[in-house]
Amino acid sequence: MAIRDIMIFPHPCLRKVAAEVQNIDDEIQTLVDDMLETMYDAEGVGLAATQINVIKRVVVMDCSEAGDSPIVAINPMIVTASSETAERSEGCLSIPGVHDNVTRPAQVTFRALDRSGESYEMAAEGLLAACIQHEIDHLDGKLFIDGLSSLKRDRIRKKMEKLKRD
Ligand code: GNR
Ligand code: NI
Repeated sequence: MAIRDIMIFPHPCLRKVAAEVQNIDDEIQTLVDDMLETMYDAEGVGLAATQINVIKRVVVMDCSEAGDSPIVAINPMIVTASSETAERSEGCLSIPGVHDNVTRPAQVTFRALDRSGESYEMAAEGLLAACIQHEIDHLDGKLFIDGLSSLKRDRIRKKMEKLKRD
């Protein structure tokens, strides 16, 4: 297993639309293992392969208190989303130090393949619901700051460029 480098906004890889995984082979298994190690090391609750510059539809998450409940979601898709919404403060490992409120459907169900290629469906609410939506957005080249005002986004871009210089 290996910790991979997380790409920081505005790295162009973060805007790519990721390709569906066709076979769950050794390469994908290694990718999943590395993503879990990278996510836990960075103390995130989720990570999309896009963030480590692998443009494939692979997501890992762990929204448990203890951090002992990894979820692997390959080719994830939202099946149902509630009309009820919830607002919460989100952050992103690709935009370090930035947090802002994002409104999303409060409850979703999603379908995905697990690490052995089995299809499953899961109901999510709370942090996990926000997280799977945040991760699928990554796979589609979207970031949580896209909904903020252009003034805020500009400030964030400057902050990230300064981070890179220091
Ligand atoms: O660590 C993370 N926290 C978080 C908080 C609220 C909603 C989504 C997230 S995901 C984020 C890790 C990350 O950047 N995943 O792409
Ligand atoms: Ni993120």
